[in-house]
Amino acid sequence: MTHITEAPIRHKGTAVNEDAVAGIPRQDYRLSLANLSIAFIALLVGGIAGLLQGFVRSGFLELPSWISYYALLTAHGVLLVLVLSSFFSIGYLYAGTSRVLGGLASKTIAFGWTGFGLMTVGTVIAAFFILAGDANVLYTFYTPMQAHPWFYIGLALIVVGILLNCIGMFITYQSWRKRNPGQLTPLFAFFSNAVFVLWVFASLFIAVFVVGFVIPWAFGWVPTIDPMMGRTLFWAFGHTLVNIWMLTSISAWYVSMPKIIGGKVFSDSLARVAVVILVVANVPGGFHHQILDPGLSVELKFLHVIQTFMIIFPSLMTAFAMLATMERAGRAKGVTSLLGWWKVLPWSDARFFALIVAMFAFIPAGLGGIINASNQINQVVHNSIWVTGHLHLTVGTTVMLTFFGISYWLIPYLTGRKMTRTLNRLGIIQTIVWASGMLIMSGAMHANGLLGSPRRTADTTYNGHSAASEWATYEMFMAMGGVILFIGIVLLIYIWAQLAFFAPKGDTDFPIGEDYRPADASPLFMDRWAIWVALGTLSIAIAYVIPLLDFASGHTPGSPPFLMP
Ligand code: HEM
Ligand SMILES: [Cu+2]
Repeated sequence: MTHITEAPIRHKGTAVNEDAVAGIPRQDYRLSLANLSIAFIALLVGGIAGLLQGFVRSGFLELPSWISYYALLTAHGVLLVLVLSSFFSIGYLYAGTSRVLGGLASKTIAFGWTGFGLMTVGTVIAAFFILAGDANVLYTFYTPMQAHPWFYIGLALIVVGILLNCIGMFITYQSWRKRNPGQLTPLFAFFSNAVFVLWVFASLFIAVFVVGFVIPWAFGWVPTIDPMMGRTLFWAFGHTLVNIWMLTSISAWYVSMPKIIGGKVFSDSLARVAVVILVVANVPGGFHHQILDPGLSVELKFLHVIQTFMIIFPSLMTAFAMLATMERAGRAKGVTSLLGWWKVLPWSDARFFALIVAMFAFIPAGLGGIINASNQINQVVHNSIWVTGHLHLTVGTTVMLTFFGISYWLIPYLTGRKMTRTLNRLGIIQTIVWASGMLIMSGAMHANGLLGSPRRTADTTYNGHSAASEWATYEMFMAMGGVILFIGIVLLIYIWAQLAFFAPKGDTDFPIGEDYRPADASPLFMDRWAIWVALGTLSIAIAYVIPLLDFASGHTPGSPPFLMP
């Protein structure tokens, strides 16, 4: 209780969940901290793999024979994009929801711990088989490349664990609604619920793929597998995962950033509409990863490109809302000049600084996304290291820097400590280091990709072929950026350890912004998730029914397994 300096404010969200022991109990904190700690370990190990990859590609390092480049790259992808992001989102969203709803239901805690246990065991199993060299299939595990069956069982356990966390979140959300009839749920809880709804959509696709197709095939119970079915199910999951990170990140932009800069939430209804569009329109975006796949007709691809571009609207709405929030906060401080509000933003607050740099990174990241998803230009960049440059800007910079910024209040909030001035300064330096490292590495990846350098290759010299000669400089810059990034990881782990164990005791609140005008609040039907889930299912059906029935009709030849060295 001592960490709560004020009662939750928004929408009279003060009602305490009666299922919770008293206010916001310690057990909520412990669950969140457990999730965050796995995320931190994943960042460290995944980061080491990334550093080595840069060295290998640029020719600075030759790996010992007991570990393959693809084992490293699989560890990098799985640990960073599956493990780190999932554990972090759960730790953060559970903590914030507990904060605004006055505690988590005790059943939620039970589901949360069971989910955490399964996810952790799954991660350990998957990591073991990756490092043993029995799962060189990369984080996309495209079939017919085949890994050890237990690698897939590890992944399946992670997915089941996530689903249990979803149930946990829905229990708290619904129990709050039942206790507060006629009231809108607080905006943070709305975001949180949306993320877990997306998790359900994503998990169902990947569960069908892993449990229904891959595991029986990996054990040899069925001889062949249809690669197109696999790619389609995987990307319905993989792309949704991307929006799970984005939605998690923008929850901090919409809800916490206003409070940090001394302003208010620009518009509750704008925020909720953006959330709902992401939930409803997101899943079919998976097809933009398959623009060059055979087996999908041009007409279908045209439909999918349109569905992908739906995601641009909430992105632009978010850009507008963020700038409007900042301008209003400045005007409230008495700034009258056209752009003077920009100067009075709290640039020296690491929580804000990390978030705003993340937002800036989203501008080139989003533009790159539009390029990738465009049918014609995709042909130029497809499977080149440009794509890797893009994902280091999106998840590697926008999402990661937001997560880092969040952790500057989340960890001390959970551990009952305070961010000191020194740690705050280190946080600013960390942000600059991370952004510069990514700028160099991702910039070089983009340029190199345009020159044709492929992604997912250890050897970038192509046996001395002249076409490859232009790539070397960029590969070197990539490795340099990687070193800077690794320094960023070390700095971050230091700050996290300080905030968790050594910073002075004190009150840190979870920043939750208030509405400008309560009249801006959304109508109550926004909380009726049945509507949004139904619309989401409809948009999924429009995109997926035809191709999946087509693949299931059995006219595509199956493939026997390929074991990857
Ligand atoms: C020390 C920091 C990092 C370094 C040095 C690094 C380096 C690299 C390199 C060199 C590759 C390309 C390998 C290839 O295609 O041959 C790569 C791929 C990738 N990185 Fe990173 N990275 C770092 C951090 C991150 C972070 C924080 C994330 C996301 C949270 C991330 C996500 C990915 C993903 C998803 C891939 C694609 C994997 C694949 O193609 O299977 N990386 N990274
Ligand atoms: Cu995507």
